[in-house]
Order: sequence, then C-alpha cells, then structure tokens
Amino acid sequence: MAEFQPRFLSDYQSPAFTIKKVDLTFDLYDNDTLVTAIMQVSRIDKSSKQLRLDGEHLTLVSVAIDGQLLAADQYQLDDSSLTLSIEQDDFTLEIETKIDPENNTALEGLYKSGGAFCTQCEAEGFRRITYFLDRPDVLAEYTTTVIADENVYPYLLANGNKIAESSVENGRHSVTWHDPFPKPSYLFALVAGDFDLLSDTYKTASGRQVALEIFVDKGNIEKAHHAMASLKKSMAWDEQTYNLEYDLDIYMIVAVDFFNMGAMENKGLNVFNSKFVLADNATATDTDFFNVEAVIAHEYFHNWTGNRVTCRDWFQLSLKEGLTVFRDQSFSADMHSKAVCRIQNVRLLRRMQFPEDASPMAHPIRPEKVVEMNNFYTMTVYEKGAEVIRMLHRIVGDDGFKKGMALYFERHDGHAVTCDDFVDAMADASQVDLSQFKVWYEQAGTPTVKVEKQFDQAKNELTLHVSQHHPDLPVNKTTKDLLIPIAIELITQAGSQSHLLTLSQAQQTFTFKHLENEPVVALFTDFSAPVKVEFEQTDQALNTIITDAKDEFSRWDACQSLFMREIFALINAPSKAVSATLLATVSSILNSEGDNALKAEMLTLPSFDEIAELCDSVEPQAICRAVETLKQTIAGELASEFKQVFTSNQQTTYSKDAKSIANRALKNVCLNYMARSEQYASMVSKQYYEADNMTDGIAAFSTAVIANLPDLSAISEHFANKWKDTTLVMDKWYSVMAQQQQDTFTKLQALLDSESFTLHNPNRARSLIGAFAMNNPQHFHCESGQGYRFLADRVIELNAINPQVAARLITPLIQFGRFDQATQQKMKREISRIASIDKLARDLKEKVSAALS
Ligand code: 0A1
Ligand code: ZN
Repeated sequence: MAEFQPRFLSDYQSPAFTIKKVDLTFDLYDNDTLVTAIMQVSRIDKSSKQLRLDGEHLTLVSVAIDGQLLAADQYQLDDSSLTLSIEQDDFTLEIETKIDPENNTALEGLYKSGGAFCTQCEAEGFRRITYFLDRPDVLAEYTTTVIADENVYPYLLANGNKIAESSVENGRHSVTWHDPFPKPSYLFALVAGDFDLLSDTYKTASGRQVALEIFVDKGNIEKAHHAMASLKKSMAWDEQTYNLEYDLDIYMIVAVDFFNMGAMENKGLNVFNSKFVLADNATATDTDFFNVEAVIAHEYFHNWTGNRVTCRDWFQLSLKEGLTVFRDQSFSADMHSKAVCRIQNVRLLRRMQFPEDASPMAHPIRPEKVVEMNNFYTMTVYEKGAEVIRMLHRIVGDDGFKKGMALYFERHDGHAVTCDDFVDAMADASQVDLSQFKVWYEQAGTPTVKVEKQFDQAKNELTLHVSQHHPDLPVNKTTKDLLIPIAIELITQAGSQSHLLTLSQAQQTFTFKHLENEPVVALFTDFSAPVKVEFEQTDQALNTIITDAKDEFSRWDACQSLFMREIFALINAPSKAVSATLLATVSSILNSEGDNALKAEMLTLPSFDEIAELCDSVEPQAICRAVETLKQTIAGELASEFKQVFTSNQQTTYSKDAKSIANRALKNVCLNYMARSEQYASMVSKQYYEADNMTDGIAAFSTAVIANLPDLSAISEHFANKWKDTTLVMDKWYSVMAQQQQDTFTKLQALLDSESFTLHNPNRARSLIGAFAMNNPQHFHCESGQGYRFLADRVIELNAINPQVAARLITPLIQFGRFDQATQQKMKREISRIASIDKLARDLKEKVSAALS
C-alpha cells in the first residue's frame, strides 16, 4: 500500500511547480469549516504537465484555474492527492475544501483544543487544511482571513501583521493577516478563541518596537509572566550572541491544552503546549520554570534557524532542530549553571538517545529513509543533532562558529537548504576541512572510543592509544571513521592541563611530554563527543577526578562511573557488601563545600535506562534490585549525614534565585535517601504538608510513592483534592501515581477509570502511560509481562485516536535489545499483538515493522 511506502533522501527532486502567493480564507465552524485557498502557481520544470497536490482527510468542494471551475473529470482525486493537468506556466488556482476540526483527534491540521481553534502543520499537517505543495522547499507569501462568531472567538490570529478587521453578518467577524516573509506551509498557523492576553513590548537592538502578546486560557494571566520574561531574555540573547534581531512587528504565543509536542515555531504565531507557558510558584516546580524558559527560547531561536533559513526536505530536519537545540542549550547555560545544564543534557542523551541509537528505529541525525515523518522528531535528530553542532563549535572555535553562522545567513536567508550547506558555511568561514566531519550526519549508532594509557616513568611521558569502534547496525550500509574531538584534562601534582585531541583514524596515538608525575586522565571533559568510553580507571583515579578536576562535568561523570561500577558488581553478586570507598566518596561529597546544585547531581544514582544501556543480555529485575540495594545501603549508612544536610538546606522563605533552587535540589535528593531509613521517613510527609511551593510538595509526594510510605494514600488524596481543577498539576499527579510500587496494576486501572483521565489529551495520556513505562521499571518490566501488556493495550486504543502519541508511547517496548532472551520474547509478543490489529496507523506500522524485522 502506497501509504506505507518509505521515502528516500536519495530520491529528492526539486519541485516542478511552485506557489508564490497564497490567499486563505477560513470560515470557521466546529464540524464544517470552509477553507478557500487562492494560489499563484508557477511552473518551474517546463516539461512537467501534471500538478500533484497533497491533501488528506479533506472534502473537496471546488477547483478553478484562472477563474474557470473544473468538472470532476478534469482532475484526479484520491486519499492523499489532487492531480491537475496544466497548460499555463503561471496561473491562479482556487480550491475550496471542507474540514471537521471538532473530530480531529489526531491534532494535526486544524483542530479544536478546549474551546479554541488552532493548527499544527509541521511536518505534513497543512495537507489536512487544503490541497497544496506541502513540502518545505515551496515558499509562499501568505495572506489569511479568519471568520468566526465574534462572541465565542473574539481573537482571530494568523501569521504576520494584522491588516484588516470587520464585522460581518450573523454576529461573526473577520480579521485578515499578512505575512511578508515567504515560508513553507509547515509554518502556517491560525488560532481563534477567547483568551486572556498578556501584552508587552521589546525594543530591538536597532530600535524597532515589537509587540509581544501571550494568549492563555481565561484566569491564567498571572501564570504567563515567566514566559514573557523568558521571551525578552531570548530576544536579547540572540542579538548579543549572534546579532540576530526579530523581524516582524508582532510576536504572539498561544498556550493550548491539547498539543502533541512541546511547542511550534509558526512564523510570528507560536502555538505552545500550555505546559511550556504557564508557571507560578504554587503550581510549577523549579524544573518547570527552567523548561518554560528553554522552550520559549527554542521556539524564538527558530525564527532564524528554521524560519528565515528552512529545510530543503524533511530528511534535513536536524538542520533546524539540532542547531536550535544547541542554541537553546547555550542560552540556558548562560542563564544558569553551565555545568549543571551540561550534566542534564548528557543524562538525557544517555538515558533516551543512546537506547534509541541502538534500537530497531536507529537512524542517523539525517535519516535516509522515512515512512512517517512524525516518527523522526526524535532524540537523535534533536539531541544528538545538537551534540554534532556542539562538536563543530568546539572544532572551529567560538569565533569561527559565529563567523560560520553569519556566512550561513548571508548565503541562505530566505531559502530552503541542506545540512551540507550548513557545514560548508562553517568550513568556508573558518577555513577548516570538515569533509570527514560530515560522516556524523550519515552514520547511526553510538560510537565507542577505547583508550589505553602508558606512562614512561623515566621520561615522564604519557602515551594514549585511542581507537574508535562502531556498532554494526542494519541501517548503516558501511561504517566509516568519524572525526571525534576529545577534550581531556591531565591532573598532576602540579595542577591540571587541558588539551583537545582530534581522533580521525581508526587508531591513533597521542603523546604528552614533560609531565611532573603520572597524571590522572579525565577523558571527554565537558562531554566533548556523544560516544561511550572504555578506559580502565582505578577507584582512586576516579576519586582524584571527583575532587581535583577543573571540569565540573568530569567530576560528576567520575562519580557516575563509581556508582555504575558498584551497580554492575551488585548485578553480578547481589549479596555482596557495598564498597566502603564508595560510601566514603558519597559522604565526602555530602560534606564538601561548593555548588549545591552540582552536589545534588553527583548524589543522584544513574537511572534504569542509563544502566540498561551499558548491559548485554541482562534481566531488567536484576538492575532494579541492584539499584535498590545500593540506594538502601547508602541511605542506611549515611542516614544522619543526609538528615544534617537536609536540615541545613531548609529555607524559611521561598525564593527562586539560583542559590535557593540549588539548596532545594540538594535537600530533596537527601529526602529521597532519608525516606529509606526508618528514623527519618516521617520527614517526607512533614515536608509535603508544610511545603509552600510545588518543587518541595511534589518532591515529597513522589518520594512517598517511590518508597511506598504509609502516609502515601493520605498525601495523594490531599494532592488530588487540592489540585483537581488545575489541569497541568493533575498531570503531575497522574505521573507520580504511575510510579506506585504496590498493587500497581489495580491502581493503574483505577487511574484509567478515574473521571479526569482521558486518552484524548496527549499530556494526560503521557503523564499516566508514559510515566509508567519510563519511570516505573520494576513494574513495567515485571516478570509476568503485565507491564508490557498494559502499554500495548493503551497503544492500541490510542492508534484510533492519536497515532502520533501512540507511536511515541510505544518507544520503551521496542527498545528491547539490551535484555535477556526471555524478556525480549515477552516484549515482542506484545509488539506482534499491536502489529496484528485492524487499521494500524502508518506511525505505528513503521515502528512495529522495524521492531519485528
Ligand atoms: N518544530 C517543533 C516541534 C514540533 C514538531 C512536530 C509537531 O507536530 C507534529 C509539533 C511540534 C519544535 O522543534 O519545537
Ligand atoms: Zn525545534
């Protein structure tokens, strides 16, 4: 069937026709919206006589060319296209379609979220609005008129600047917007609704006034101030860092409750998942505040990296996403602790991207084969893509990178380009040969770098033998050696020195002379490349890195290596005693001076997925048991120290400055350990009931759940009762409740049956089902297979409602490669069950086929 056929990067052809201008009119009704599109079309390839337009889930009303209506035998129509025979080189095409926004549960194209109309067109949603050349290399100038009931929908918004408004018959009104910047259809947006509006202005570096508007559900305006402040910071940062100014007179953000992803960078009219806009002290955690700022920045930065310069085709997605994630990460690092930001980026990469890169869906950051584009908004394209840009930054240096960015915009502003164009701009601006670097774009899988160290005592000379190794994955036809920047630190009695090595061959040797004594070597400082490392280090060397390295990331990483080592020892010998040196290390971190946020990170054990990622044929329960033993032992042995650090970091008044956030983080890590010691467990419910902010409240609540404390049911009831009318907080409640340890499946069923649960809201679905599959490994991987069955049942239900969300939630089920055969079989049985259902959506079909092949 055509809809399941893959598309290949190598088949790319430039468009035979283009659309230069579009005039859209939306007459909005819940079930019968009429869309009129008047397009100025030009032929590019003179030999092409057939114009094939994309269109899905549409009712065609009429088609006219240069004012002449076409009869039904003058075009061909099927489920995914409308094809016309064309004589003219330049013509006006007018198409009327009808759509049903209210029943659009897939949330792609035009749909209703609560009482508002909104759109989501990336990647290929515009074809659910009208027949169009729905591909990113067709750039058109849009004029959009929106007509709707004036009382119900007082705000009618679209991209660009407002150019007209009027009242029309039957209590309806009409507003027209014009966007002067040619754009691909995926950046189109429309919103109609009744909102509270937070307005502000921003003066750009060149002195232009920009109106800033954030639209939120009525009653939520106080929760929009943080988003507004974040937007202004982002605008200033992009001016200071890259000389990039905003270009329209108005920047609008609308927060909606029903949204498949985080947010969308539509030109001048971002549509956001309300989770990444709304925040106040009572309802948002420190992490939520951080994330709102980061997502606001990400979407804002897309205005240049994505909108002004866009992608030639969807295989190039990382051109805009990898680069924009790199930009938002750099912004966050400038606003907060650089080291803690970096640690969190790396944790995410190891926990989510490394497993994806070893899974049946592994793909290079620039995929070569795609069935459903929505399946490629991945950790690989985004997060590994950002790591690739970061390596480029390290190789060409900050100045070279900024020159490269400037050249990129000089060459490509207003165009749809490729990842190669970006790397070429970097190479040309900094005069560095990056041809080998491009292999990062075409090769999937996490490389392993092996290092052996030799020290010549007589000469005081250190030699590192370094080699690179690549996993054998079916997606890679061949494997090539990569250009890998290896930042290192050599720690000697005289202090520490930093070097940048470039590994370009399969094996290379690096020598360092005139050292004081045998150094301790910290490899991949600041995580200079997205690789795994094999390097034998003594516990003592790791402890030296923890105490003496200049690079804070390496200090954290050394600590994680010690934990990892202990966890593997416990997997192999469950009744062994926990190493006394490890306990001493934890104790000395607890009692050290320094940044509490970094300490909190250092004291947090690796997650299930980070551990599984380093395993080969392991039983998942063995991982869970080992982690629990380690946690219990640390908690028991150091109970009074945790209590002491917990107490000394208690705050009397709530504040959001960096120091208070850091203190809360450390205190809550301590609380988590304290929950496991009998004498202090009662501190958890005390903190819950006394908390005056969400960070402390939810930390106590989730600790009570994970440690299965006796007060749990009272706390959970209190929480649900207090927040029953606040959607985003109830999402938190569901995701905490998904981590329950006792009678888990009975309780999960009760949660599914609860009145406020619905699979139609993606946040709600993810908060229960996603949180269970990702954060409750004991029960997701329980031996009976019930956890896999639970997930598969929900995926099957979601297939009929929202295939995109279903396909995202199936992820943990298809990442089975690290587990033992018996586990793999149980997981595959459920995947097969999903594969066999009727009307399996393309999104799921692509994933289950890959998993079963
Ligand atoms: N471009 C957006 C992400 C996004 C992608 C797809 C969507 O719907 C299918 C929605 C949003 C970003 O990177 O923020
Ligand atoms: Zn993005």
